[in-house]
Amino acid sequence: MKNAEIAQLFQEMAEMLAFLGENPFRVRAYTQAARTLADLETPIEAIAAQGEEALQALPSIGPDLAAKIQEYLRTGTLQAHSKLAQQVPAGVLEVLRVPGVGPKTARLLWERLGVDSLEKLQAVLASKQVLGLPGFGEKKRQRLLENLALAETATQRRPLGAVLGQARALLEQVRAQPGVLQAEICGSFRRYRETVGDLDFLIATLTPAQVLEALVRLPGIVDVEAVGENRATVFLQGGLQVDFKTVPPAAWGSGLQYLTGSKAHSIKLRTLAQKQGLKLNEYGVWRGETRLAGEDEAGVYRALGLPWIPPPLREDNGEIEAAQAGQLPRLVQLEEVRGDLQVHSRWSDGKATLLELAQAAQKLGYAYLAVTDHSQSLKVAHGVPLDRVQARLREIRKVNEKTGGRPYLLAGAEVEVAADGSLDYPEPVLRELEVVLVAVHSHFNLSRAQQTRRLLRALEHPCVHILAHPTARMLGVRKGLEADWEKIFRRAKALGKALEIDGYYDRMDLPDTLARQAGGMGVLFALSTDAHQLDHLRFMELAVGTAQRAWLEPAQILNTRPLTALLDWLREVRR
Ligand code: DGT
Ligand code: CA
Ligand code: CA
Ligand code: ZN
Repeated sequence: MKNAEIAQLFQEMAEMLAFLGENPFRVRAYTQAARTLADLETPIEAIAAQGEEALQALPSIGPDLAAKIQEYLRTGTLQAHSKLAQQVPAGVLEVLRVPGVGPKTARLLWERLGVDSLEKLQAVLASKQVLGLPGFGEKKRQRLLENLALAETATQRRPLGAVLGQARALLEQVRAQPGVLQAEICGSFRRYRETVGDLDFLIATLTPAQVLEALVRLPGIVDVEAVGENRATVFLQGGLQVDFKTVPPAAWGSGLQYLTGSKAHSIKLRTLAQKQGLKLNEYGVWRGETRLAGEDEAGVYRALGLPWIPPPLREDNGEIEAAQAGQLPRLVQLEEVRGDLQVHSRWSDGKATLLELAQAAQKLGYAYLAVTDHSQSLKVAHGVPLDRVQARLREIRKVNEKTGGRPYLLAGAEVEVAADGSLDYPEPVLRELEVVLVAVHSHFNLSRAQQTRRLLRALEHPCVHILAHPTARMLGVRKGLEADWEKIFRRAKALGKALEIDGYYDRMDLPDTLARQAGGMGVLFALSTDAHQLDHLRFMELAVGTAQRAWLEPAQILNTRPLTALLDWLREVRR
């Protein structure tokens, strides 16, 4: 599927247009179209096959962009992109992607200092040459140096949710190849790490040479680095690395165990095997020349005297000890989630109507959905102003009447927390909402003490239920807030309020490690997707993956409860 390829071309066009000083509306049109394509789960080819109208029905795709998509699908190139690329020096796009470098700055850096690569940017920042440029002070220099380091790690590791579609589409192609008996994506992907360095495909086959020859020719693979007898390394459009590894079917389970890792987990398992006079490798569990296990993964763990350990736990963070003691957690599962507790509709910056959201949630089998549009002062996200609050509540009630409350839309809001911890709606408005989330979208750089006070004050407000995306980090863009998390977790527990695990792919917030700490302290969690369009509802999988990495059980998750229990809890918190 060509979604990622076209998304990347549009994104590059937006960046080049911005660099050339073009009309911001044109730039935005390409950015939004890129977003639409990147978020789309259906192959764009399938939509294009239904005709021009189907393409134009996609958010942010008009006649012009629809024609460009058709052009690319037909010819494999995009003329408008090539033309722009002739006007913009190569390497400038990388510079532009450093957070804090806007088009104007990039242009200035290029014209005055010849900056056309990240290396040159690093050099002129380090040598302080930039200080002579208009608008460049020491503070900005420092900030860009920090951001440059962040951007570099971001190009190496990608958010899991950003590669999910591309990875699964490739998996389908791999499984369809003749000679492939089984295939699975292992590594950090299977462990639901928030970012992945590359994708590791395990393939069971009796004919590895032929299968690998065919796999490296699959469409979507743009570069082949190495092909060996039982492994190959390739690169996908956009630069993502994929490792293919083959094993015979008798070693499928041990191959899964090996390639899923983590390395630290596997090393500890091998030591455990040695202590029992056994040997563990990717081909099985062995006593001398005899293979005791290898065909299935549970059998490998069983041969070592252990229950099967779910991949998200495999980080050598105590899971092997817990398994030995028979004390593995009973991890929460995606099917146990009965509703999404943060989604945005057209009443703020979401793309879908309340009714569309309700219908999509019904398809997912949800019993409820908290619609949590932004509050008034978040202007960039079209926060709902006070004079629209009542009209919105009326529409929520109307949709519930129409659907018979299946799923039940909970009237909620994601309310801004000001720098001093005060909230963005007056108390009578908050009282009318059934569920109130509070969240930080500004003043990220307060001191640790101020930030802690701010979050505590927000959490303590009598109308508040859930602290949403608590650290406010954005993967590859912004580190989380500095705060005394232990203190905040303790207060949340004492107040009986919930912390969110926001599964939107560039947030993933709370992060797994903090969530595990909070879970260990008995804090309750709300899982959400922070969806801004229907397609985002699928990110619940990532919220659940993070919850699993945090060792969380269903009873620790608010939205595994049935609707009546949830409503009871929402009222109880306010008593
Ligand atoms: P990533 O790609 O950085 O997000 O993280 P992983 O965990 O996917 O790591 P990767 O791709 O380098 O290797 C995939 C798996 O292969 C890893 O999880 C465990 C296994 N593996 C790699 N190197 C070693 C090693 O030296 N010893 C053992 N036992 N396993 C290894
Ligand atoms: Ca990997
Ligand atoms: Ca790898
Ligand atoms: Zn938010």
